[in-house]
Amino acid sequence: MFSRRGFLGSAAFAGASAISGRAQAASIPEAAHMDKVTMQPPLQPASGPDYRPVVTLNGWSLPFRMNGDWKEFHLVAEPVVREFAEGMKVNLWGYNGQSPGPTIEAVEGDKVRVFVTNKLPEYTTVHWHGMIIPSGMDGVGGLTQPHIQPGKTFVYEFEMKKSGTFMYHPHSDEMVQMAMGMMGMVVVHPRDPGFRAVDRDFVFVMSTYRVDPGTYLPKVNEMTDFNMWAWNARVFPGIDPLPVRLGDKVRVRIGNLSMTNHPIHLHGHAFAVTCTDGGWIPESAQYPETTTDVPVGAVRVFDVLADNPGDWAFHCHKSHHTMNAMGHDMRNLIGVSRKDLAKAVGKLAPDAMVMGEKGMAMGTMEMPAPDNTLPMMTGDGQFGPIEMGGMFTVMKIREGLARDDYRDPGPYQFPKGTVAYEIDAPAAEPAKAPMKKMKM
Ligand SMILES: [Cu+2]
Repeated sequence: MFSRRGFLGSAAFAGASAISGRAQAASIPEAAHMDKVTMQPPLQPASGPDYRPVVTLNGWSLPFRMNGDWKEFHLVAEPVVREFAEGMKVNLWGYNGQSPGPTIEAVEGDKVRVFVTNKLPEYTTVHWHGMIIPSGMDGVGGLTQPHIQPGKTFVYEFEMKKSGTFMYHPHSDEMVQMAMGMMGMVVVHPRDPGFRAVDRDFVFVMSTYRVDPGTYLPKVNEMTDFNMWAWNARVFPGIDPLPVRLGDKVRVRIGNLSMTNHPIHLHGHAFAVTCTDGGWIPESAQYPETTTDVPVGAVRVFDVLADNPGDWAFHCHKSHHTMNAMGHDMRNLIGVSRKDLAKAVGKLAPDAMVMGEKGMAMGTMEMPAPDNTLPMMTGDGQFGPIEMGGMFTVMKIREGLARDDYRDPGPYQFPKGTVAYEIDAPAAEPAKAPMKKMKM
């Protein structure tokens, strides 16, 4: 049994096998660093109990070292440059070279020691959201520990008491540090590898930013009017697809550390929410869904049987959250006569372009944008423009993918005769229903 004595007791009281946590923590492990923004291969367990590792969309899992029976991780809080998608880089704060930080994976019952080094210009802490740990390890600056000053390293030590999906983020100048991208996910695998086992396991955290067109820094005081809707600080078309083998049991773990809820929708399948940051949902309480709302400060995990091959859109169902930066004070011009409007506008601004009278589908038209600004709607599919942005990607279900092959399998080869098609035939006369005059 894990006890406080294991941390603080003298050798005489702690017994021969338990080493004082503080003495052991004297040597700080090397901090791994990531310079890539694409999904890294699963980090297979090299020692200890077996588990099926997760993959992090556009991210990675933090390597650890064993020190006695402790799993040791090293997080470095620091300024980073994160590419949201090709053509846009943003100055954020994060961990170990990226924002969000790496996923921390462990096994139920593990003793975990996390070193946190602060290379930010201000103090920070790390709070372990949803995890059942001693109060003094909870990372609330001022309340449960002193803030970690710049240049200092603190140690968090706890036992992974339950399996599930959790999050980490600062509880120290929280509004600024979270708006700057400081967050990550924690996955604790069940000790029994057969418990709710799946074939593929994806994880990501949702965050939002206000980065005005042509700028490189989020406005941290923004409360509601965000314009970058991100999964793991990436926006479409920068978000990795989810490659899945036909017939796989798939788990998707979604954290939300943004300022609003996100109804997350998968096409072509029904899934069940099986876990939250509070724990596993009993099978008797699960029910089929195609969209699940992920509230602010919460985790939702769904399991789905990938039995329907194809390219399946996977996205937030708030239509404004599948757009990239745009002005929100745009008028609705649907139905307005372009000729009259152009004449009127032309008098005031001869070079102005009037758009939007038939909707805002852009097709191949690309508007000039300031530097470091993504188009509002973008992306190309095999049949034309996809016109999405923000929280949108594709679950690609294919026959015969290898077990741990997470490479993009490319566009789906639709079997002949299975794609919606245009018909060139005369339209039928509209049916005329006989109408009786009604007395009013
Ligand atoms: Cu959303």
